[in-house]
Amino acid sequence: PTTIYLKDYTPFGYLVDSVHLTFDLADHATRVTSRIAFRPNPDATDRTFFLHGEDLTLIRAAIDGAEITPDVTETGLTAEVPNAPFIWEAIVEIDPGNNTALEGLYMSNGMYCTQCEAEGFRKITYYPDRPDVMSTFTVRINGDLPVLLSNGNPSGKGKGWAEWTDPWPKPAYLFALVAGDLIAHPGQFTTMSGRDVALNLWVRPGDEEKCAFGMEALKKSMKWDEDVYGREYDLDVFNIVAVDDFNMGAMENKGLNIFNSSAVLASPETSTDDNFERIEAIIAHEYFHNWTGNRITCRDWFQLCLKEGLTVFRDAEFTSDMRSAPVKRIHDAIDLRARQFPEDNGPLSHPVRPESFQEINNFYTATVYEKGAELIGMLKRLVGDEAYKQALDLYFDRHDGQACTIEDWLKVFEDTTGRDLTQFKRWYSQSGTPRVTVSEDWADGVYTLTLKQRTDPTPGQSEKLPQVIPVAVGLLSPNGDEVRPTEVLELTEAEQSFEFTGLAAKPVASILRDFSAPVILEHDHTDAERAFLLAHDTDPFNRWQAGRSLAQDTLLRMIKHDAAPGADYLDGMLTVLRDRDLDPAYRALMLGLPTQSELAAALFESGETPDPMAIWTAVETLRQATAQHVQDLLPRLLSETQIDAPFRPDAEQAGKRALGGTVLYLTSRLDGGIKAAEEYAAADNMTRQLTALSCLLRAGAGQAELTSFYNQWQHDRLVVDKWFALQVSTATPEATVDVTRALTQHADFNWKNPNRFRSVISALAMNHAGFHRPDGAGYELLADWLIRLDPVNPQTTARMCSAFQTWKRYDAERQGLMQAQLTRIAETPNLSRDTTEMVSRILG
Ligand code: B3K
Ligand code: ZN
Repeated sequence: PTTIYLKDYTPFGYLVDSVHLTFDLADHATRVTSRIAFRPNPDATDRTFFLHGEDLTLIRAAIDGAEITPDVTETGLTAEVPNAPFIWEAIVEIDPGNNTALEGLYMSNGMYCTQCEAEGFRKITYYPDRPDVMSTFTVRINGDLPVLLSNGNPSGKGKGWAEWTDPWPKPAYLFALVAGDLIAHPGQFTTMSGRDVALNLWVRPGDEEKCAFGMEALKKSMKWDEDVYGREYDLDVFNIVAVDDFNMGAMENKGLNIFNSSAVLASPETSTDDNFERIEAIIAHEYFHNWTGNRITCRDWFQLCLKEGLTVFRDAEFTSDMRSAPVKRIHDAIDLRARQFPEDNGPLSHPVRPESFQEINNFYTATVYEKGAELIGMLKRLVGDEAYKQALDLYFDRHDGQACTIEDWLKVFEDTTGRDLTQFKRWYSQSGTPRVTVSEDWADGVYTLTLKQRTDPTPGQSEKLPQVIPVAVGLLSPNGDEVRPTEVLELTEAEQSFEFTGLAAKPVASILRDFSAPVILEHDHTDAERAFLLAHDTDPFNRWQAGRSLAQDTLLRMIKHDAAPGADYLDGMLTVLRDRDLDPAYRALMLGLPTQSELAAALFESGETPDPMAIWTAVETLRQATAQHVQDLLPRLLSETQIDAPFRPDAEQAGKRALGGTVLYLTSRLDGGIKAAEEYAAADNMTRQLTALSCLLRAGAGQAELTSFYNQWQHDRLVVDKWFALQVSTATPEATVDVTRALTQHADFNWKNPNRFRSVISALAMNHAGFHRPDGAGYELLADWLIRLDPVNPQTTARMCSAFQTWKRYDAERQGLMQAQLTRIAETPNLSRDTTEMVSRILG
């Protein structure tokens, strides 16, 4: 396979002035006729006329009306073209009915739809399929289906055809087409300058009742982007389509967003609070791409974080505004540590802006997205809110309609603030998670905080240079008052000291407030100091973090030294649960524990070999001890978290249900599931129903409920996904593999559907102790399914290989077993480029 390098970038030799496409739809023989106006690019030196094209049957090609015979290969074609503007015409035939990879034009339940990002357009027709080639598109669709959609505004329509015109130049990856028997859930939005936009959410018949929430989320997003970023929508229509077979969450195609149905369809009966929050965020994310991604796009795929990091940052700001800012920040830190840190500290580590790749789809990662968003957050913290706003205004002003780079992005900040961002730029090029170590000194009324940073070597990068790390710090006095409000220290050297004077007593420092940088903080606090911060920290993030660190230290001591759960943790949790002034959502978060995989990472980093079974046992023991310690509070909390009002998927009710769920879980550890069974019977929404069922299963009960749940919901594919996933995630370490294997035999295990595949197979990989069963049966089962899925859907297969990325953390036995499975996958004949790249990087 060929490796592509950032340093090799050159512009395409031609500009595209317009694209006209005609689709004659047929399941196995769709004809795509293209008419494209090219002209030589004055900024390019290489005039090779190469058009990408894969899995296409070329029927006819012509230049300025004269038929030609191009030189066709597996990846595209070349042709002799005039050194002047010319019209390219081609007719190709494609087979959407057999496209199981879900890239290009494919079919899902009789509906045609497309996925072009990153390089899927080349499976639709011959084209310079690269993001820096932008053009207007006109699309005519001929097909005997009631709804025919493409990008832009509708420009004509008749029986069996429709035409769409997109006036905004765009790269091909934002092209979309949908055709099918769909029902519209309509809406309307008037933009800040008074233009009316017709909104539609298109769904399959039967899903009409699940549209209202998504539509409201869209309107809120449109309003928020006007209010906060001054960004207005720019077409007469905005369409969203829900599709069942989709490789990821959703796609921001211009004016025609396509969504995995799990990322848009919602109702109280079928969706959990987490689903609602995720759906609201994804709708916002895709909508926000209209400016950060579409109007301003990426020059090349190495710049992916330019649109993704920024858009994730924007959707996080939106969620903070719509819901609770501290809760969102905590969720994001949990998520970053669970998904990005393992990536950044293992064989798949890569910079936020990678410098090479074989298959770009393998770089839609937590590093590019979530760490990329953290970089925006740090930049904002460093320059301040006002300068951030000015820089963004300049960005939109200067680069509208362009395909840009990280250099362009940083330049707007340099130009508005006068700051030199050379060192900051290392965040984009250096991979690995920086570690910040804290030491303190107190003498003669001066408190000195010394911060050291280091980043361990990562693949391809043995030497690391110091980065600019904004460290938000506040100081508390021994009686718990805040004696120094939050200030941002800029750590730029490998080691740096900061002095605080005028203090009456040695303070307790609250460091990395609001998770001000995506780093690992190493601060040797005692349990008592953590308990103090848990009780007094005025920064909600760090107050939560104190509890989290206390829990982690407690668990590590239990695992390493067979210690009993400490009183600081148990009493701390009792105090938290009792504190009615604390937001219920926040109390629920405080009761959360680090994941078993995070504990494994912590053990590995401290030089120990993690034993998944010992980790599992420690977590169970701590849960049981907590339940016993707080048991007197539980009945009252159960009734306090009951909600009498009608269901609302907002932060307030969701927080109450989250706390109620934690309390029910602790209760069912003591009563064997009696309360949970009552809750299950009384449940009138999916959050309650699924929480109760989960508590029952974790308590070793609930088999009858499991069956009745299936019978109740077997008609609803998104709920059936939950039913599958829940069984695997709640299985005991011994049973996980058998439960998973049995579920793959179930009649509803339609493994070619990515949502269903993930509901079972990803759930296996995420059940830490079950997956890491000592005999390797978990590894083998995962590998069996990856090998089976690869020829059908390489993208989803490759993504799921990352379940093996932590293999070097474990004992020699397990390492050998995982390595054997990775090798087996690697040696599979005709393995896709996607999976080949992933497995070889993981093997190292
Ligand atoms: N831009 C798409 C992701 C495309 C993934 C291609 N493998 C969704 C998003 O980030 O909004
Ligand atoms: Zn995105």
